[in-house]
Amino acid sequence: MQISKAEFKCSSERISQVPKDDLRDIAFIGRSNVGKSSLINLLTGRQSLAKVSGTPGKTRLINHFRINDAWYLVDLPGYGYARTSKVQRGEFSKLITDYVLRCEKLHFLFVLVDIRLEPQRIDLRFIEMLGENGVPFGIIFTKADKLSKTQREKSVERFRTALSEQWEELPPMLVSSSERGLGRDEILDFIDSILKV
Ligand SMILES: Nc1nc2c(ncn2[C@@H]2O[C@H](COP(=O)(O)OP(=O)(O)OP(=O)(O)O)[C@@H](O)[C@H]2O)c(=O)[nH]1
Ligand SMILES: [Mg+2]
Repeated sequence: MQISKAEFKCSSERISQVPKDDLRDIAFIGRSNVGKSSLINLLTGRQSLAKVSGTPGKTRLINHFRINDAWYLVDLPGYGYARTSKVQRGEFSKLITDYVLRCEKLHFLFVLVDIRLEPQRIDLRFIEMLGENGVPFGIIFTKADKLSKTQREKSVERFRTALSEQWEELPPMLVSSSERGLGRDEILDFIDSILKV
C-alpha cells in the first residue's frame, strides 16, 4: 500500500470525542517511549506528523491521523509510565482501556515492543487482556537498529516462547526501525490485508 495523503484529524481525551465517521482505526499502543509516534511518522513518510520525544509520556491523548481519506492511523498514549496521571488507578489508564475495549472504530491494534528487552510483564498482561476480550492484534518490535540480525531473531524467539505459555495461536509479529526505515513496506502491506477483511 502507498500512503498518498496523511493528515492530522483530532486529539481526543475521551472516546466520546473520536471521529464519528465510519472509517476504521488501525491503532498503535505499547509502553511509553517504545516508539509509537516515530513509527507513525515512518509509515506516513512525514517526519513530524506525530510528536516524538525522548521523555516518556509524550503522547497523552488519542490522536487520529486520516490516511488516504480511507482509514485512520491512531497514536495512543503509552502505558507503564507512573507519572502519566495522578488519578490513574489500574495498570492501564481509563482512556486506553475505554478505547481498546469499547471503541467500535478500532479494527486492529498493534502492540509495540522494544526488541532489546526481555518480555516485560506489563506487555504480557496487556496482551492477555486483549486475548480475553477478543481484540484483534499483532506485535511490532521496535528499535531493531539497536541489535544485530542474530540478536533480533533471538529476541523475537524469546517473546514467542513467553507468549506460547499463554496462547496456542500466536499473533502476527513484525520487526521495525523508525531510525533506519526498516519494516515499513511489510507493515503497510499487512495493514492493507487487514483492511480488506
Ligand atoms: N534507535 C531508535 N530510536 C527510536 C526508534 N523509534 C523511536 N526511537 C526513539 O525513542 C524515543 C521515543 O519515541 P516516540 O516515538 O516518542 O515513542 P512513543 O512510544 O510515542 O512515546 P510516548 O508517546 O511517550 O508513549 C525517541 O527518542 C525516538 O527518537 C527506532 O526505531 N530506533
Ligand atoms: Mg507518542
